[in-house]
Amino acid sequence: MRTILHVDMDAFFAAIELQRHPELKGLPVVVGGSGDPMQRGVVSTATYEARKFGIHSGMPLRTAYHHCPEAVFLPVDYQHYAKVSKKIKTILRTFSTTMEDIGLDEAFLDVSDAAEAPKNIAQSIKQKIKAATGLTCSVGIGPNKLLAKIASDLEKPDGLTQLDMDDIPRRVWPLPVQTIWGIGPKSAARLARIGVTIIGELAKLNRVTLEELFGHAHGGHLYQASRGIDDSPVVTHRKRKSIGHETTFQQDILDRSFLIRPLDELLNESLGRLHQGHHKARTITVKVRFADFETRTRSLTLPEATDQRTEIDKAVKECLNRFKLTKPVRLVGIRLSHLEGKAQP
Ligand code: TTP
Ligand code: MG
Repeated sequence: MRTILHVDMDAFFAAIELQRHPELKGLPVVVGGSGDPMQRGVVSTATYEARKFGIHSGMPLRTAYHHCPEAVFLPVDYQHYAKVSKKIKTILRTFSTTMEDIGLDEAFLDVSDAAEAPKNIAQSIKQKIKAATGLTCSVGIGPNKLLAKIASDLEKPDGLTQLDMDDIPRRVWPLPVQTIWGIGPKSAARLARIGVTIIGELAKLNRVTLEELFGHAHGGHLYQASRGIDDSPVVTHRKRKSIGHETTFQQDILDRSFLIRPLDELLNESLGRLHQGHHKARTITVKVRFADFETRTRSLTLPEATDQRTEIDKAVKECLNRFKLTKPVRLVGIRLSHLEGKAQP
């Protein structure tokens, strides 16, 4: 039997900003883009007070402003959050070397071999993080990653929740199907059409029906997940699959030549990360989103992976030239993939 912990910081970016601006505690605070809700950009996160107004991650800042004009809008300071994140991950690693790092504010820890009770470990994790950073997190304990992650979300903020297999009917089945990994808006809509909106209803479907609806692999995954079964390991070293950056313009761009400079800057950022990780890339992709949100990509795969600016820059220009720019452009992006080199720690 395994014991997995999932640690997830509460309203991470916003909680950090509240430390710098304690006078904003208790107010609806939104962190996103440049911090100006009249400019383009999306909500990175919002305090729980702001979420009461229906504001959530990924929502355009302007929409958030309409939901709650009196909210305080702050810009994203990614570098600062990354520093805080590093501190937290260092603390977590002292509890188990089998740690899977997910994004800035989440991690799984395998504590199956620990002598101490998992609830005590979770308590000490919460205390140590609080002492070092002043921030709260929510910890989920489960027999696998799936249940640990569901558990950490059940009593947010500042939660500590254990889910065992016996708890599934009472605590997991009433949850919406989207709670399960791999059920995005599309799968959820497909399930809703056959009257399935909560995990308990999903668990009533037989495997054959699910495989017919979603294919063998995905259908099988949903069948197991709805029963709380998940054998996926805690992955301590993950190979980075791609490096990408994109930028949304304040004003739409019609002239191709005006896209060159922003793409150049994106290439600099992407190359910085490529070199930092001692990687080489084989595939270069340029993404364009038009003003009407139609999104297109053009890719080029080189015969051999490279980390040379001139080669990658040439590929970017070739991709750009293959676009038919008949409409104004609101966003461009670059992605370097088919990476070769050493695994990311
Ligand atoms: P989450 O853990 O999803 O959110 P959260 O920590 O803000 O809130 P919760 O208490 O519900 O865990 O994401 C962690 C951080 O990642 C979040 O503070 C901001 C950033 N983020 C984005 O920038 N864009 C997004 O769409 C999401 C979901 C998160
Ligand atoms: Mg979080």
